[in-house]
Amino acid sequence: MSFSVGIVGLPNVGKSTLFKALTKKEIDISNYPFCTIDPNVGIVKVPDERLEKLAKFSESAKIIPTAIEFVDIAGLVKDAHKGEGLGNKFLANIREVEMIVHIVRGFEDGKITHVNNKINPKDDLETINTELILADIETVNKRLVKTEKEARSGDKEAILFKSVLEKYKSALEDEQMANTVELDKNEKIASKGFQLLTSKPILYIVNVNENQEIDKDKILPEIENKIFLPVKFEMDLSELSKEEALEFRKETSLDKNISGLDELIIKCYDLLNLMTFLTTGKDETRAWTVKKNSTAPQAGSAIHGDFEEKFIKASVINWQELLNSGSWHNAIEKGTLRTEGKEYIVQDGDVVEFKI
Ligand SMILES: Nc1nc2c(ncn2[C@@H]2O[C@H](COP(=O)(O)OP(=O)(O)O)[C@@H](O)[C@H]2O)c(=O)[nH]1
Ligand SMILES: [Mg+2]
Repeated sequence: MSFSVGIVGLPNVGKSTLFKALTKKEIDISNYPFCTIDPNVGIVKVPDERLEKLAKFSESAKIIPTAIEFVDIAGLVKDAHKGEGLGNKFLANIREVEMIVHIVRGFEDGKITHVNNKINPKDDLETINTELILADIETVNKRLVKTEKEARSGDKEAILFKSVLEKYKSALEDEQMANTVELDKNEKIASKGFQLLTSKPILYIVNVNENQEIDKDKILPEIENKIFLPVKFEMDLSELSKEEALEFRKETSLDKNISGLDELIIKCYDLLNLMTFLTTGKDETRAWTVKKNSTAPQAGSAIHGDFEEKFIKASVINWQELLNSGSWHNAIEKGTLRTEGKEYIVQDGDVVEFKI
């Protein structure tokens, strides 16, 4: 399973710098067969400190973290939806990703031009979001023409599609993102195929300088999903060891004790509605990605395509309980290692062994 995050924003806001910082720590992509080899696509491991602890417990020969893809989508500009600045190509790139990381410029630097010649995160954000909304209006209108015809002939599915499209249309024309539209379960399923840009989860990054005085409450207060990240600084730190980087980080005005990049990756993982279960043994300790609320058979399919169909049962224990037990044998004795069936909803941090 592959999950991709597209980095978007105006030119010169720090997209490529962020991309470079994220992809600095090379990972062995042979473990991730879904990967596309493309200079704008980077595979980034999801930080997870449970892996090392479990690997020590199992004396595993190797650790395989789980990963998500980041795509550096070149600068969008005003009127991209009309094809301005290769706009259509970039919009198509955004259509292919599962979520958007939207960078706005919060740093002053006289040497680096801002497209609008002023630092204004709110303006940056609105310029890009307007392009995405306009592109979505076009998509919805095209789709409506076709769907209205089919709905008139009484086609049930078309009638549902039409009502969803109309909901989107009215929100978008009100300058609201498609992801603000409330849909019931059937409508949600129907909406999957529309591929609207603004229906994807969005995380905003305010790119600031590490020593800049910023009033966090005043910058984009209406936006919940945002982080302040000194992108260039993080890129420089990514060359250092964890401990060294922490020392530098402490001296900044941002008072962060975890890597801003790690914070970003974990936040994306969460917004993508993903969670991790683990497998561990002598060969390897490994993290696997599944959608939250996956059943045990669905989770199994992350490991192998036919695990879902052939699923019989699973042995499950929370990773911390396994470590606390000291050994598999003790975990069985204490009853913390359970047998679960088809209906079991896998929890983040479960160590799972599938019986097929
Ligand atoms: N001072 C400062 N410069 C930055 C920061 N982030 C990026 N830059 C610089 O801004 C310029 C444009 O960055 P780049 O990542 O190529 O922007 P993109 O067009 O959005 O991909 C480069 O010279 C970067 O070194 C930052 O946080 N602070
Ligand atoms: Mg760039």
